[in-house]
Amino acid sequence: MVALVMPNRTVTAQQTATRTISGGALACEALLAVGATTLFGYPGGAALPFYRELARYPRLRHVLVRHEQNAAHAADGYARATGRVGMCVATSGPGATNLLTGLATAFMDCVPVVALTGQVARAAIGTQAFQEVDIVGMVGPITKGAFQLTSAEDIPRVFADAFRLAREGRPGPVLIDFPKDVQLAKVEVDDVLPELELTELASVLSPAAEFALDQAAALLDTAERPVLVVGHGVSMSGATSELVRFAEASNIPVGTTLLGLGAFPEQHPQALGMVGMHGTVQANLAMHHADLVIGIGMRFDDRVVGRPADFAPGARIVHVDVDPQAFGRVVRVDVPVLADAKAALDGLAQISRWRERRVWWARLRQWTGDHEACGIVEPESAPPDEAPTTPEVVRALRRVLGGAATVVADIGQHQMFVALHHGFDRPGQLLTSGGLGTMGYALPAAMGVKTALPGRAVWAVVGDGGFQMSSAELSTLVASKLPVKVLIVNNQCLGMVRQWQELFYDNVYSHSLLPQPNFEALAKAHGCWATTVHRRDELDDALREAALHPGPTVVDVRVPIEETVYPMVPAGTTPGDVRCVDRVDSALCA
Ligand SMILES: Cc1ncc(C[n+]2csc(CCOP(=O)(O)OP(=O)(O)O)c2C)c(N)n1
Repeated sequence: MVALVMPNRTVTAQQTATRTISGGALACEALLAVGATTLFGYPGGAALPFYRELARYPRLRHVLVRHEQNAAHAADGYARATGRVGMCVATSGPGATNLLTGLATAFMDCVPVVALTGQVARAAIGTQAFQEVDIVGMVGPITKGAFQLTSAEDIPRVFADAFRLAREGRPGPVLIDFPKDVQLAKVEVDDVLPELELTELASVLSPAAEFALDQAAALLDTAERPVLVVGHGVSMSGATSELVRFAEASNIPVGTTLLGLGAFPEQHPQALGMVGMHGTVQANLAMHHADLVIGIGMRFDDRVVGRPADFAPGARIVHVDVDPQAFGRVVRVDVPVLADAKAALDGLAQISRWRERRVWWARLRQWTGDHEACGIVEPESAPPDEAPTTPEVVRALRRVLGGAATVVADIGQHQMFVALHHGFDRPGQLLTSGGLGTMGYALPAAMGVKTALPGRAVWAVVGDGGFQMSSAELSTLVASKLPVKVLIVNNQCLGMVRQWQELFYDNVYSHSLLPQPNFEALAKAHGCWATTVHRRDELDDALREAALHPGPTVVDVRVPIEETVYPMVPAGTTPGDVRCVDRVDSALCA
């Protein structure tokens, strides 16, 4: 007999009586027991016994997507928006393999997702049965763990373990493979009390972490050119106020990674903006010329570091992370601190001293001025009847929405323009696929955010390439009444690919010009409100109208084909090699 732990239920004598239910039903009850309320999924043969039972559990909302990859992205968006575990479901074989890109995306960005996959019956496993794949074997490198249920009795424990594993330490995806005969098996259950509490992330410093933080604070005390670089881990641990406190207590400048945008308010006078390949001049040069780099809740990934051997050549490096495997993976680390970002920042705020560092701040201010000189065409001086540039589109979005929306950016030039020109002042305001860089992420992830936070304005900003990878989900938005707003930054090409071909591949635009359908007509065919913007003087009104419309909307904005994202740290160089627009003297950025 299985003891099932149900949340928020008073047990009566009647309820404690045993019941015989199927493995599929027990899975639904196990989901409720771990606090799941929403699943994104797509059914198929090997998942049908579970889907039969799901229909009996109205407290579990199922959003029927149009492709399993998008179920994983939607679960990822749901999780990033709430901090809770996102849940996706697929059938065996192709359904399960379609989840892989979404799970890898979540894995790279530390997003807690649990995937449930149907599997052929246990007796058929290993026989190359119809729609059989070894999904547990396949997901090994892109999940924190994968379980195959071999007995219905194990269901409550396996679901609880999977949800706990997804959240604890470095969060990430977990998969549960559910053979069809285990879904059908009958099992006796006995409901018992009460709520199952998932362990909270450890926010207490270990003695070793305290010792390491003392070392970090001592290095900071004597540093003349320190810089703090914060990433997704700071947002995930909700450490913004501790971060601001530490930054102000020590007078250290703060850069953020792409996924860290919003963790430190961009308007703060100590904010340097984004580090990395398309980061700001001042943030990249600060890292390169620093004598101390403190990275917190970030991975020092190659897009931030450039050529690892020459990263921050004169700096000591302090790295704070919850994942010990992150230390030394890319760059040398002088002081590793194994700790949650919130606890570490709180500790640092208490033990750090304010230092003026006048010369360092003067250099940082000069670099900031150089960055601002890498400006864009301002709308005032630009002809109103011409296509707006992408930075103008991003600024218009910010202006019209007042920063209240959650922006989910896809991958490509528009993503980097969003990161550089929107301005983010709170965690969770920008979601994007940072580590895997998955085109087609934004629209389904926005769907997940909107499901979790129905009262929030949610805008997916996508290129015309990424939109074509995900546009089938417009149908889900309409059918599931999810008024997500989609902004297509339409340069009629794979812009980021075109940019690299222009800069590094002899201007040979091999397969980067993208024929496309009429997006407005396509969106309307799905049942969305849609419009097309050809001129900059149409932009604000179109965005405003879309924002006010009660249903899902698509705004297709035509931008010039030949835009290039600057600043840029060319691949294989260092942050010290950051370059602005061509017309700017390269000495400016040296
Ligand atoms: C699934 C996937 N395939 C290919 C790529 C490589 N890639 C990165 S950016 C890019 C172009 C994106 O074009 P678009 O969506 O139109 O956005 P833009 O760069 O024009 O803003 C491509 C093909 C990727 N990141 N993801």
